[in-house]
Amino acid sequence: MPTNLPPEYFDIEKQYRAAQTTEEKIALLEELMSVVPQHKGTDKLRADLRKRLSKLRSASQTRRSFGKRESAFHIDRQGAGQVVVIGPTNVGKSALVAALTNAKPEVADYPYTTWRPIPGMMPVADVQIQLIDTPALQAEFAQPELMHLIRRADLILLVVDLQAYPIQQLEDAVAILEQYRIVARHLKDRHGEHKRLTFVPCLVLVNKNDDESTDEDCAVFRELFGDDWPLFPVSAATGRNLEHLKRAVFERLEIIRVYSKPPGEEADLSVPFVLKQGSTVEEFARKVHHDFLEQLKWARVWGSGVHEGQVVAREHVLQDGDIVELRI
Ligand SMILES: Nc1nc2c(ncn2[C@@H]2O[C@H](COP(=O)(O)OP(=O)(O)OP(=O)(O)O)[C@@H](O)[C@H]2O)c(=O)[nH]1
Ligand SMILES: [Mg+2]
Repeated sequence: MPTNLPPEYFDIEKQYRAAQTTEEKIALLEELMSVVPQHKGTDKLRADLRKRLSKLRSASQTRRSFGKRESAFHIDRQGAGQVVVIGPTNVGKSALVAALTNAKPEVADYPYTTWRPIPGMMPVADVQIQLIDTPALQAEFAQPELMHLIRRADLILLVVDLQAYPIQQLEDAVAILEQYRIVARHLKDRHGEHKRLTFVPCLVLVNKNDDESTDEDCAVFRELFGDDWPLFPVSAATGRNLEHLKRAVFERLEIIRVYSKPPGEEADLSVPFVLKQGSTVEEFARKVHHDFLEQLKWARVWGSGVHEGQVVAREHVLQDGDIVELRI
């Protein structure tokens, strides 16, 4: 056993040994691999972890193909991005997911109502974004699979309750995430490189800001945390600020919508292709059809930063809303 393993390795290994399900073990092994430093002295250990992981993965695959139980925390990505809604109990996570998506998670005034993640689709502009309601974050009972889901998300919506103890709630939630080496991406600069951290974009939703009567509390909260966190006062109950939130989620995902125009035909504006910001004509071609990429001769673009129908190179960077005609 190499001697220079970080302390968190041993914490995770302990959880790994206690893990009950294959999915839990897979999540913890992936975590273990992410904290092992990469150098000669850990070659053997990393090879061993990889071997165990691939064994477990194929075991889980086999079970899946036989239609056996699959982890509730395994949620396939759908739409333009996967966004997790997390936070302490009773803050209104489920109420928000119910208000923003087609999902119908149970909403109740007693704690720990939600016990498994529930996905729903949120329409924004002309795309659909996947929001996942989750069980409450608890310091004394953190679920590795939940942490794994959070780590892989494109965006975290961390919900606190303005009418309860939002300050404590935010601080506690951030501490739990950090314990699992998950850090809000905008705070990256504050963390040294020595630890293996996962940086995920994060917005804080200050829920239950139902009407003007709580605006002052909200202002106090902003005074305290507004410099460090992007804050979004919202109300699942009255719908306050939810439209604004949808737009903000879209923007934080850093995606663009690109429309395809077949040669000699009108552009199809009903369904956009969704790409990462900074994507090129080449990446768009790959998304439209795998074969297009090799055969692509030139492309024309209608949109911002170009003349209407301008001929562009493969490396041309596309903008949100561009219409592209691919010529092969
Ligand atoms: N006034 C007010 N109440 C809300 C709002 N959102 C949720 N609630 C209430 O807060 C309680 C908890 O809501 P849930 O959506 O179940 O909370 P949760 O965060 O999903 O809770 P758990 O699943 O138990 O972790 C319910 O009684 C909701 O009706 C809101 O915007 N304003
Ligand atoms: Mg809930």
